[in-house]
Amino acid sequence: VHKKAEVATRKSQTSIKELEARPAFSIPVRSLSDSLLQEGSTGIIAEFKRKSPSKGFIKEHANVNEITTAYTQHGAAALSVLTDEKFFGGSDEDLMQARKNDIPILRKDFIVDEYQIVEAKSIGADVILLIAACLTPQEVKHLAEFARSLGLQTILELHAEEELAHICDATSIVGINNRDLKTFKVDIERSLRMAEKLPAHTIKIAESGISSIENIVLFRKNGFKGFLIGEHFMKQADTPAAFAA
Ligand code: IGP
Repeated sequence: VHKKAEVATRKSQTSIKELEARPAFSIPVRSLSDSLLQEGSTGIIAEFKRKSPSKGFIKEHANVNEITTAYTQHGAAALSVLTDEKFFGGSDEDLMQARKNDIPILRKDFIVDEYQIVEAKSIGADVILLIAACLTPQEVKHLAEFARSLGLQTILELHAEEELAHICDATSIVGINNRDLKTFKVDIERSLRMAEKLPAHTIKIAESGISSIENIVLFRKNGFKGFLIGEHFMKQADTPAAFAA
């Protein structure tokens, strides 16, 4: 888990006013929940990432245009883009390129303050990620409400039962990370165990370590509407449509 200070230091010098003046800040926001709940949705949130802290480089020179366009054409319900440079080899420019596709985009960074949320909107993101392990319940509530005030949706990421208290009115979309952020160990069953504990109205997303249609079928049976898949798609030729059945 990143230290907050580390995340904060990568803030650019651009003022909030300048961020708000960017064209992308004023374009209509796409709804992730609508996309996931739509009849026939694959539910797949296809992630673009060149590297990860757990695996190192997955595809160092991957072309964001080609890959996010292919994801979209093959039926992804949404895109996830990492803009963090140090840990994930991403950039704001990657997300701005991905924005050419007309489906919701998650800025999948460690968000710890309002500035990053304004910045997310200014580069064309529709959804932000709040990780319970990095934030107090009060911070989650504050940041999720702030995102909502800008029209952005939030995925609240949980990975342990103790974090259920982080759920609030502004976080009706909950992602359960199968990967332990400290040990990087993946346990697919984690999503299934945690799902039972979530309030009925939450939209559930299974995250990390998903690499087969069997995984998706099992998650669907257990009420999941979204599936966040990165590494598998970045490495293989498989496409979101392969998981649509
Ligand atoms: C995607 P994977 O195993 O398909 O590449 O996982 C996504 O779930 C993962 O990038 C992720 C993540 C995180 C990574 C979700 N939440 C928090 C680091 C930190």
